[in-house]
Amino acid sequence: ACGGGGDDSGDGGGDGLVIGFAQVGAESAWRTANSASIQAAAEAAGHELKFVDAQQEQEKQIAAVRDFITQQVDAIVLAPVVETGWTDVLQEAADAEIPVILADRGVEAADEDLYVTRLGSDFAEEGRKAGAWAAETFADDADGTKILELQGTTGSAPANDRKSGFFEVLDAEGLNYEIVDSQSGNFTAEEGKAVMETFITTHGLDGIDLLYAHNDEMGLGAIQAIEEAGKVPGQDIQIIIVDGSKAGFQAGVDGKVNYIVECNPAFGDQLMDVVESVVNGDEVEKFTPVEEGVFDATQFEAELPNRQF
Ligand code: GYE
Repeated sequence: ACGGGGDDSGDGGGDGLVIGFAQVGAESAWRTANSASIQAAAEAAGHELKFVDAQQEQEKQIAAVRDFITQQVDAIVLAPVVETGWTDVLQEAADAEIPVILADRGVEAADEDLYVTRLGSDFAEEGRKAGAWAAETFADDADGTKILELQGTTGSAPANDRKSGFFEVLDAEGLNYEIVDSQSGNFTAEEGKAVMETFITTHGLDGIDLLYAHNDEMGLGAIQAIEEAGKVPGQDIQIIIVDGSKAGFQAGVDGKVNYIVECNPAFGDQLMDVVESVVNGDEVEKFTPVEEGVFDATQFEAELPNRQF
């Protein structure tokens, strides 16, 4: 990448990079915290961050990446809203010799040569953690565990992998279960609530054992729908959420959520290190996972004050 950017930044500093960042949107507390972490880290490192909020629309992200190419930024950070459909624009970045670093979400395997590295969560592992708790909790449920699932954005890496990881473990553990319904709530509270209302209208809640929500917001929206239907979330139906925001933990403390799989958005500093390494031409791993834990009802209260988002 010899002819790349940086050569016109001879105005003093020298190290300050120009980084284009095509963020997914602002759909969740997780996302807001992630944007804040990356913006703060860029500033602290002395880099200029061109930030685009794509409002969960792939076309807006593609347009943003093309813009970054035109502007000849030093590096492009992309948090791809969905996994497919990136080949052309990633090829354009490669042709322009601008490295692309994926933050948070991944793209389909076929495009793996078209980005340098991904820093983010192991979503399948998150799903497996949720599945391990469900398999253990419902191991003695003789008549079969009836499950509702609120999936994240259709076609997104976390929705695909949180689903596959979860059911992989239920199958491996031999749990007798039934997926009563599974729909996307697009990672938002509003859509999570609306889909849960539809689930309740269609299936009722009697006999439903578990709701698996792919993020906090959808789980919190569903809790409202469950309460409006006169049922007790956390008791009449057990609930697993993923992320672990303050609001999610508060719902846990209130007894409305039974299990929380953590997803950590605060990787801004780590991301800046990766971007700098890539621009320097250093070897980097193809994937760097962010460290995350799990929490059950015995831990919610003690953990709540530690939550950062
Ligand atoms: O779990 C969800 C957000 O991609 C890991 O996106 C991220 C997910 C996160 O909308 O809250």
